[in-house]
Amino acid sequence: MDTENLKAIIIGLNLDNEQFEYSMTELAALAEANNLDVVDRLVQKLDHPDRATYFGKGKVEELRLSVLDHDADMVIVNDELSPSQIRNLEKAVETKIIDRTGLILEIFANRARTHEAKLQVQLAKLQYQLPRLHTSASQRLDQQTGSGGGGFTSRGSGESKIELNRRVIEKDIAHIKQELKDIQKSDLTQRKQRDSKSIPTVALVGYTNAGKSTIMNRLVNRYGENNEKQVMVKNMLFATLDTSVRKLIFEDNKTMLLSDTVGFVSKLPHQLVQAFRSTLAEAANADLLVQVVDESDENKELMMKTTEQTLKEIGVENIPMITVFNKADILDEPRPQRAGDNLVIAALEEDSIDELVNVIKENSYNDYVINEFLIPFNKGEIVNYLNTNANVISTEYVADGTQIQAELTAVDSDRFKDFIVTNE
Ligand SMILES: Nc1nc2c(ncn2[C@@H]2O[C@H](COP(=O)(O)OP(=O)(O)OP(=O)(O)O)[C@@H](O)[C@H]2O)c(=O)[nH]1
Ligand SMILES: [Mg+2]
Repeated sequence: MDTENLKAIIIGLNLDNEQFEYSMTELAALAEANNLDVVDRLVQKLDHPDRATYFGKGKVEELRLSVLDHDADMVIVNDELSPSQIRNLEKAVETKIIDRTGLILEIFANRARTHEAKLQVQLAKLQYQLPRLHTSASQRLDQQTGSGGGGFTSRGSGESKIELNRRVIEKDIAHIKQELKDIQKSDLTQRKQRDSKSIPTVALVGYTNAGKSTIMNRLVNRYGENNEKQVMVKNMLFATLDTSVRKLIFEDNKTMLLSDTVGFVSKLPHQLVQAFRSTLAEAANADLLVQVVDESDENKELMMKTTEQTLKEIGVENIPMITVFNKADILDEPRPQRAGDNLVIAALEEDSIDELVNVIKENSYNDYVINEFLIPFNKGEIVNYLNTNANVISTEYVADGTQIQAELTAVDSDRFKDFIVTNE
């Protein structure tokens, strides 16, 4: 859908919810993320949504007038509405109505670049449509029977048409699911291979626009293996839809896999969360999570809560997590600043990245040990291996071979245990 320059009115129902104001601000940002111009903003306070039109009669009329006044192309409602509510509102206001879920699905659809992301979004959209198709069918039938009109012929044909659509969608869903499964199978193989190499995996997670991709790029810039590709950074919601994994090699030869993940937002449609489960599996399999928070955003507490809830929803639990409060430059807070394993930083500043690397490394290499080896001269390949894969602290040539003190993984230590010098 080309949404350039289309005008939208946002409207929300305040059911005495303390997060209401924030969710309206975010809705406007979501609309802008989809290139819509927000021309008006209406709110209503009620105890319960109206069953038929979600908003009360007076508010619906106000909305209709505002649409005329601003010549708006659509109305975006801050919650997920029932299909009949959308239909009734459309009739009353005489313009296109989109709910929050529909809007987020639309943004994801426009942003998806890779084949996998496209399939995931398509799956979420179909799953969103399916119950709607069903309900609208039965409701239309109810109306027909209720009014006494219609009769058997129209009822029958209506029903079979809906039934047909439903079957087409169900078939598409099954097809996409299978295709995703195939893709994920190869992902899983890759992940298994990585696991076997016992390289620690660190995942950047957090609310959209917090600075995850910026941090990823700063680290890849410094430590990326042979100029690994940068990821996209943009000041917009959901800039990243795909998980990308990059290998980092530090000065001491310690390696790490760093993954950047899709950002979260409040009321992320559950169809999307489900569809993106596999993308987010990188986070689920991480040894360490780095939660990135926009320190300069006044709603950061809420954003952290949402992030933690969403992680739970996709089954990411019991993984150690450090929290990084980013964008401290905006508030001009002292940085880098450390409290335990949590950090206040500005991703674009070198000393912030230094400190971040320290904290990440301290939390990632717990199974490293320091050993003293004596490698016979005819085993030069082991010396080479240690020089490229371990943190060599000292090297000395003695009568029986090369004496090396090195910090290395427990796996490597075990591998070369025959050459360990025991100090007895
Ligand atoms: N002032 C300031 N801006 C920052 C900092 N870190 C990131 N940004 C900006 O914040 C915006 C969002 O950054 P991204 O790295 O794309 O954010 P993200 O978390 O990857 O966002 P999604 O991919 O949407 O989840 C960009 O315009 C960055 O340039 C920072 O430390 N200070
Ligand atoms: Mg990003």
